[in-house]
Amino acid sequence: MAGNTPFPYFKQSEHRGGQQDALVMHWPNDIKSKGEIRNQYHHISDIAPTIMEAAGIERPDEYHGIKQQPFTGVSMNYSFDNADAPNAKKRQYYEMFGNRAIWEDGWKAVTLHANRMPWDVNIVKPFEEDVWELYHVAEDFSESTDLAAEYPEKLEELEKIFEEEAWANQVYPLYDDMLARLNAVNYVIFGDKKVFTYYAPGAVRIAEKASVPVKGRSHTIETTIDLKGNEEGVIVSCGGMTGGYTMYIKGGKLHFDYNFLDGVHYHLTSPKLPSGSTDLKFNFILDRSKIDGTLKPWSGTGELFVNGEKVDDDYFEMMHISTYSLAENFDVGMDSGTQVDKAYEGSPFAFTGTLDKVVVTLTD
Ligand SMILES: [Ca+2]
Repeated sequence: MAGNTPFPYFKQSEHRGGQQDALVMHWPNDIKSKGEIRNQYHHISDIAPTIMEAAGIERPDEYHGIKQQPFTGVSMNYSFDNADAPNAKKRQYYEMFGNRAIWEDGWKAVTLHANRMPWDVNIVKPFEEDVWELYHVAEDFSESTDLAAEYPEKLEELEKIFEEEAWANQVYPLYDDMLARLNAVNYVIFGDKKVFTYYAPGAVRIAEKASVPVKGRSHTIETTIDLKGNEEGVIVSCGGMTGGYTMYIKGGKLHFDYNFLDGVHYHLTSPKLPSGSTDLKFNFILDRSKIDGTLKPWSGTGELFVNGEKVDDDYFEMMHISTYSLAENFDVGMDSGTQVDKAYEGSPFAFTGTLDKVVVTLTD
């Protein structure tokens, strides 16, 4: 993979392609050096100790009666005006999704768990089968030459150090089921809560992760609107151009659009809506096994109802597992940020009629 050349691999990996970042230090009143480069080995955990030392603040052991965790990093201030200062950091462990590494004193042992590529989200394999590599990064900055076969004792020593650091820093137990892990995050906030009522105006710009967790769940989205006949706009939406759902009125019809990675859209449309008090509902029925017997973990049937009568349905085969977007929101009465459905002209496509509330119910 050439993405992080000259370093191997990618984000998530603990090879240098997943770790290396540039850091600019700017403190003109105190750092005398200008435009210089430092090569001491440091880690993001070293930033807080650096700022604390720069500010002349000692980390309290206790704050408002609560015992504080110790810093795991060391400050970088010693290097500000001494390019050749010996490295103050002695060792650093790494772990992400089962990928592991340990750096100590210019040497690094690293393993890519199950030789898994970042798009392989459903591979679960024993950690004991992982193969560790060894690099002398003080001389081989791009991890080009694996020395594991040449220095087996060094590799063994580093693996032992990884064990020490891993136990000391709550790495264990290792857990590589990414699907389960990503999905579990959706339910952490709300526990067994089933009914979510959002009132308008006001329920806007609610972070996706803090909104009703509908992914992989049967659910309904309901509202009752006193229709005058000329309303349009978004009733409720979550996500944006990279994925999400939106329920809206346009051209006198009710629409529901589910956007999967902007590559697939499932779209439900009602006939011309009546006027007066009208019940509008989207119903999603999770069905994990519909396509050719192949497990589709989050797929199911979407149905659209007007005044209790089903007006459209479709099978939503491709659906998001954990996240529609990194930056979008859940909104009632608009679609803030980017739009879920390009069928309306731009965002927020705010609703022009009167909305009272939208009720989302988890029905599984
Ligand atoms: Ca949006």
